[in-house]
Amino acid sequence: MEIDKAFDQNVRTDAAFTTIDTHTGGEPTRIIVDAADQFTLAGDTVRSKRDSFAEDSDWVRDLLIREPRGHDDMFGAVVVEPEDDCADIAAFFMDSKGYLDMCGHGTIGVVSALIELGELSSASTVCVETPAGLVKTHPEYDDNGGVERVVVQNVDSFVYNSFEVPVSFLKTPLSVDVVYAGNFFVLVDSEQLSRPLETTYTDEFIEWGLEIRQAVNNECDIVDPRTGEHAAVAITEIYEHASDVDRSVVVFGDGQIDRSPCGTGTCAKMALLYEEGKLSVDQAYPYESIIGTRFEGKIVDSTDRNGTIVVTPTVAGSAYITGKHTFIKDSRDPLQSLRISGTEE
Ligand code: PYC
Repeated sequence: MEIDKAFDQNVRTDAAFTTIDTHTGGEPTRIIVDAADQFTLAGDTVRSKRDSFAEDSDWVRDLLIREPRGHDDMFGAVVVEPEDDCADIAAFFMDSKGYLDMCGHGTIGVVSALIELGELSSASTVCVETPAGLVKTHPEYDDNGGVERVVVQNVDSFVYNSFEVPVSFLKTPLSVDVVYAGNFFVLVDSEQLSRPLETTYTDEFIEWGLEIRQAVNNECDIVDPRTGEHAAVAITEIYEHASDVDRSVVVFGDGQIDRSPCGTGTCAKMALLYEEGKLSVDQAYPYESIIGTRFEGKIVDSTDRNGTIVVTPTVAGSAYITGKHTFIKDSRDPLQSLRISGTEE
């Protein structure tokens, strides 16, 4: 096409990245699909490759996630060659602030997009190596072979700690639960905040969510019981119980809100409910986002590991491709990436 030729001949391109963009329950995932050609990532796990990318190529995250190419609530995934023999693909995840170890909506987006593009065969199981560990997914297909839904079996999840933390916007300390579900979450019952989970209050939820995350990280030195390594809460999940379907608003990154019910957040919520005796193994758990989109969760197994109740959660949702992009960097452009809202910590 003439425009492609003119673009290739005339547009100054100091770097170029191909992405496939998807949304899962309204939450975007910008998937870098040509990472293998673009980056030399050191390490023999996707976790170390992610760390190598963060060390040497973090400007790419800024370029693709932030304005003017992205926006304050953009989310990204980078597909790389797997190192784990059991994995079909490997992916790591990035947001406006940095990197998450695991992402449910992003995994659903990556698996759906790669199958629809023929980059992965239409199998009944696709194993994804993530920085949090190996995640088994089960794509479900429609009559035309398109991906209708993906069930993600997340890494084992558990309640880490429950305590009270003072926050500036309440007279009394806030009761919180710290839960691991591929990322460390702080879970908060919205009853304490006297706000319904509606988009009208988004700005308050962002402000409070970031403050709660900071307060919990100041208060609680998380030592991951599986690795002995220090960790930090990455995501605040404020939830609301309802007689028909529970809802949540999830705040993460540099103050972004998940439009989806958050895949790992759904797993964190189920781990908490299981510990509280409010959810059983194999019981369906629908969960709704602040914009009303739904995932379907389930705990498929549970075990007691040295006194900690550990559950194996699944979460299912649908993703759709929204576009294919070639993003370029022109070094003469003084505005490579910017952010005008949010709270940098
Ligand atoms: O779906 O797990 C998820 C997720 C994490 C952050 C945004 N979405």
